[in-house]
Amino acid sequence: MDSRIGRRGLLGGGLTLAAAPAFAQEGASAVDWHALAADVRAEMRWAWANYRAHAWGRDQILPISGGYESFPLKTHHLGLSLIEAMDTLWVMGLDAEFAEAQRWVRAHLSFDVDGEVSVFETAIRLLGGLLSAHHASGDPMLLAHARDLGNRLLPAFATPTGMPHRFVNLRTGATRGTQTNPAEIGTYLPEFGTLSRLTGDPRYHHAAKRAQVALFARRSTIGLLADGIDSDTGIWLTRRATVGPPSDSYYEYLWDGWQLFGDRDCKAMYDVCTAAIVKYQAVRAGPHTWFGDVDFETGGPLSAQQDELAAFYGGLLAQGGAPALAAAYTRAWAAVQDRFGILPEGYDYLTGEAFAPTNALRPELADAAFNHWLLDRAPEWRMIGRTHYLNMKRFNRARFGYAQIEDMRVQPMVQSDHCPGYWWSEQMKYYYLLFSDTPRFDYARNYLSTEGNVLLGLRRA
Ligand code: DMJ
Repeated sequence: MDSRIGRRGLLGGGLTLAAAPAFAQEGASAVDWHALAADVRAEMRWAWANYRAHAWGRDQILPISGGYESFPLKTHHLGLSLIEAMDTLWVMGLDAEFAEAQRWVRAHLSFDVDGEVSVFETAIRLLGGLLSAHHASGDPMLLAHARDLGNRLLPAFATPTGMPHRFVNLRTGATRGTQTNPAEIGTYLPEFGTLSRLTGDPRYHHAAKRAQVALFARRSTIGLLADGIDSDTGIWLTRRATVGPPSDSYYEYLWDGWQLFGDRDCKAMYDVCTAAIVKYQAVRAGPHTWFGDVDFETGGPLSAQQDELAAFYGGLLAQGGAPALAAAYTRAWAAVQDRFGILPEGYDYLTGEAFAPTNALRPELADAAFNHWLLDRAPEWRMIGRTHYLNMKRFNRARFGYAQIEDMRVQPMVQSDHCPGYWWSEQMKYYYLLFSDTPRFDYARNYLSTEGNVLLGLRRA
């Protein structure tokens, strides 16, 4: 049963939303959370030892065969997983491992490569990773690399609209890729703004903010954004409004511009976008609340197919001040997790089918649970994170690390020989922060990027 829900009903509390499961509250008090955190730390240490032994300085380890693969460059390695892991190692107190990563960066990292990278992936993973490692250690060498990389990414923003091209050659600055999307246009401000703050050079902050504003200015009359646009002409290429990819982190970084820099424009843009999303996209299917894809100009429904990446959205909505709706959405995803064990890449909330039965070792539900927990400390979020962790350990653990799943419908699940860089930066950190109460993190005042990089809130002893 798919019924549209008006915004007043959702935000006004007049609706019966799926309640927090009572067993989660009861079960939570029986869990030794610090022992669980120690287990997460031990898994991180084990995975790091494997990466060190089999793929040191390479971008991504192949966790089944013990080989490696490059990303975001096609053939050249930039130590992606190592850089993504650094602040996670640091919050876990794996200081020797952090120090060896630091030594590798000092001795080997160079972005002077004649190769093309995704501006978005490089910014959130490598620039963000260097900045969070700098936040952890204060090492100026890490900031120097971040600045060098920021300079190499900037040419992508020199477009007629200010919305960046998708790809840039790290050495030549040549850019390409005008057919783009909200996430690849507007997921830069926390990293670029932090770089500006640390270097005193305002160009990075300005470029990132200008891109966000340029896209927002092109919203439809009902306040929605489609998910495809030409960055040179500003002409929309698609009609679908979605909170999943490739739009997801655009909304996240509007809120984050406000959270991290107190930018009122970002807050205003977030509020306008969110009001439209809640009004036109929130739907009820059985006991659960979802955000369906709709036409960006009419608000008419297009699809009940949800991408797993959209599971982050409950955490964002909670931060943005709609906790009941946010909790209902995260519970909808948690129910899918309870049913399948781990989340499929694609789930249809009307048919209940896992229409994309792979699992790319995704962090989004753990991300949402962590953000909810930071806000209200309700035990159910820790329980969702615990299930996420224990099931990942059960299904995704392979000989040399954690692996993606080729088909999660069959038992035993079929693994595939990939471990994405974000695994090192995201869920392992979310689990640890959720379970550990570590003094290395300021639980009251902090900021984690879309890639889980901590840009505010690390506490150096
Ligand atoms: C991460 O790289 C980031 O969270 C990004 O915003 C989208 N999702 C992937 C991990 O699934």
